[in-house]
Amino acid sequence: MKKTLVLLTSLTMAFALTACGGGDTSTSATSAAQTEAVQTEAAQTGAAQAEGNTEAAPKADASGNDKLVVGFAQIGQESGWRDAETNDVQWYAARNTDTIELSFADAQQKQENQIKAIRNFIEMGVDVIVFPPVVETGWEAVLTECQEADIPVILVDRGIDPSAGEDLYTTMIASDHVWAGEQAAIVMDELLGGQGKVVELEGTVGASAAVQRKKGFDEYIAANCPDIEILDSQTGDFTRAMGKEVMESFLKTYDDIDAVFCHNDDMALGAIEAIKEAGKKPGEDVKIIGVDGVKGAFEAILAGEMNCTVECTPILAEQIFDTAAKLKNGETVDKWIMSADGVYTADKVTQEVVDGRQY
Ligand code: GZL
Repeated sequence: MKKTLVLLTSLTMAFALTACGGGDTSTSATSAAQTEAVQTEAAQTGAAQAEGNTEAAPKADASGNDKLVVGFAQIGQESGWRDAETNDVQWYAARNTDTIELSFADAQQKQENQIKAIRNFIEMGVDVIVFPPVVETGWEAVLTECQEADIPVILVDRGIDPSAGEDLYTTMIASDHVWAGEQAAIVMDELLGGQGKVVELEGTVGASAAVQRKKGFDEYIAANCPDIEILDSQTGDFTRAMGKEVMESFLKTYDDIDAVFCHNDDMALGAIEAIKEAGKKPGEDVKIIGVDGVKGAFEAILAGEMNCTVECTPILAEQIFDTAAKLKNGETVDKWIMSADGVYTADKVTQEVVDGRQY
């Protein structure tokens, strides 16, 4: 289908649009200046959108509008990492309103809301659709609709089930989550001197980041660490609150936990709270490894309450918009644009490193 119109979209940095219509709205943390810029932009391109409802957004003749129009269907606000990705995307768009128009939807961690947002973006006739699939499965129908609408799709930070077919999306910009799990296992082996009992706090059930981090960690331990036992593994849904809750239950069930591997730093920070409340010393009595590289984890490592974080950068906006511009211009890009990430153990974390972190 030839796209004949592009909806005038406003940068919605001060408002996270709910593409599901009538759903909760949420605002992302932005500065007053940023909000002012956004509100000006919103006023110029359609007050209806500034109300936070893409379905009411006015459609306009796109003739002469050569801006890059991107629809971003964000998962939600489940972790500090997610907020950092959202802020990076919105701030980048706010600095480039002369060439970029961003329509942003917050799906409140519900797949059906992401699908509704993507369908809205198709209806709006955006140039490129960008989204992190909250889970790996259930995308075939809506991604086929994107193909039929001739709208390229960029997956960010998470992927879809490979058996669904890689042709369903154009490219993925993401870290290697299997590698992250393997790195966590290597550090765990070193921290425990090759022996001990470990529990695992998993991310969102069915999310590629959780599935792959678990695969990397568990398979490395099984193949290389005969004296390290994984006592239990349960989901904490990538949130601090659930991470604390599940760690509390682990501590009540097992009295010999030597370490915990957390699929993200927010759950690690929740686990630290639970370990302290159980009268134990996090980072000493119970070793703690997380993934993401958020500032809170670096501060915990500096304080001796956490032992390692494996970075997974959320600072992807420049790559996202550069790649989207290439796709709009008909260029081809790699199927997987992989982020470069680091492994931060206590010996690498100084106050200067903490102060220099971008997120
Ligand atoms: C990783 C991303 C994960 C983070 C979590 O790419 O999908 O989702 O590790 C976030 O903090 O919730």
